[in-house]
Amino acid sequence: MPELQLDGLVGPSHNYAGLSLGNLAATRNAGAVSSPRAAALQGLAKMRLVLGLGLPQGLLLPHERPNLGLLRAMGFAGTDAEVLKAAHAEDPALVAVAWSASPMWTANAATVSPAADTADGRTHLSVANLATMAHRAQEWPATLAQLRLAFADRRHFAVHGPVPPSFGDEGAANHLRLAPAHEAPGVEVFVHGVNAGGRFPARQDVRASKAVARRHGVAAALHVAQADAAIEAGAFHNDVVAVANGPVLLAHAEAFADRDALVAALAARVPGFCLVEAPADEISLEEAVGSYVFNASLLTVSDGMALVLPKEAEETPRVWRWLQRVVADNANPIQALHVLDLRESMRNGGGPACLRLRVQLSETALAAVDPRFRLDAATLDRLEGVVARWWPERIAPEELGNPDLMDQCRAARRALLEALGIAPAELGEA
Ligand code: SUG
Repeated sequence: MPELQLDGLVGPSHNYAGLSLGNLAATRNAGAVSSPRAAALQGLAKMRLVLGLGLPQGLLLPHERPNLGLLRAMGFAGTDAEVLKAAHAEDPALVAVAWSASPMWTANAATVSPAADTADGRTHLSVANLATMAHRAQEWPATLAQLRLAFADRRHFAVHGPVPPSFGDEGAANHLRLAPAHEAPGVEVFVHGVNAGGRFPARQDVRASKAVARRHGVAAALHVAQADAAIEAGAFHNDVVAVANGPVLLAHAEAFADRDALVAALAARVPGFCLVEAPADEISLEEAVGSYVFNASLLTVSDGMALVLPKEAEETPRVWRWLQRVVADNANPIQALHVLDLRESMRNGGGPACLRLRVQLSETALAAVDPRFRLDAATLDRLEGVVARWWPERIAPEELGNPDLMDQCRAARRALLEALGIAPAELGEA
């Protein structure tokens, strides 16, 4: 059974505004100059690699930025240029929110429950409300519009709106699925945070997780807490310290509040369960967060499993040594490591796993996905051309008040939609 990878194409407004408290990379790089063109090309190279590994690859689109609707809702009025300038003069931090290219991290777009797990035998997708961070809370309407278009066939798909914003939901980044094979019924592990009194917010509310599991009709759901220490070390989403694929859980030993209970439950319920764990004395939580080794894409390929890793993992000696051992160990199916330069996204705390939403589908359901969201080599070539021609080469923080940059980013997105044959009206845009 194939697993569609829906990567978020990095939008033309990609910048470093340090908007996510608890995301150490993003806050450290606040104010740096970004390279949107290079960022998008790095993302497209990842999509090309995964396509080459034999997986179906697709994309989700960047959203319209800056989000003038947000600035108008905050009381700024006039022409678009006047709104941008006035807002920037008065509240540059708010304007940075409106410019954020954060929809690129599609692991936060939605939670997906494959058909084998759900009561009605359809694939269920719940768009995430991303309520904890202002720049991310504006994402869900445009994400929902895309999901409804891409997964319009109701015989196969049920697309849900967000859970109420009082209960933060960050989508698939806090969701693991373990199953003997993609097509077999699986155990869905919903991971939430607590971290009462900590420095950093827990972004996934247990009630949101339970609501999603309920709405999807998931027969086998486990709800477990992240370790507070992991959140404090910078694991603002659980996918910074754990990833699963098929029966394999690749995780840091200190990722979960009650590691032993989770391992026992999975061993009892998932045939062939295989734990690949990094002990804390071999890789510290800080090294795990710094290298993003667990933010890998763990993929089923023809001869086992492959890990798609960021360069930072290769550059962290203890992490790289551990990975070599994992690949050499025949007790797990991981056979290959693929290393990518994703530095532009990584500097905002987004690694390979953050950049993709996984949708496991039967061949028939895959054929029902709107083909404009699917990629092949020729479409990738075309998109590279669009990015090279239209995406800004660099954005410095002070440029976020500049209406010319707004025009450039809008034109870039229009060129992208045109290249894919998607009309703005299909996404509910004027
Ligand atoms: O929500 N960074 C994102 C990174 C998301 C990573 N996703 C997963 N772990 N699945 C976030 O913290 C930084 C943007 C800025 O600061 O401008 C940001 O939003």
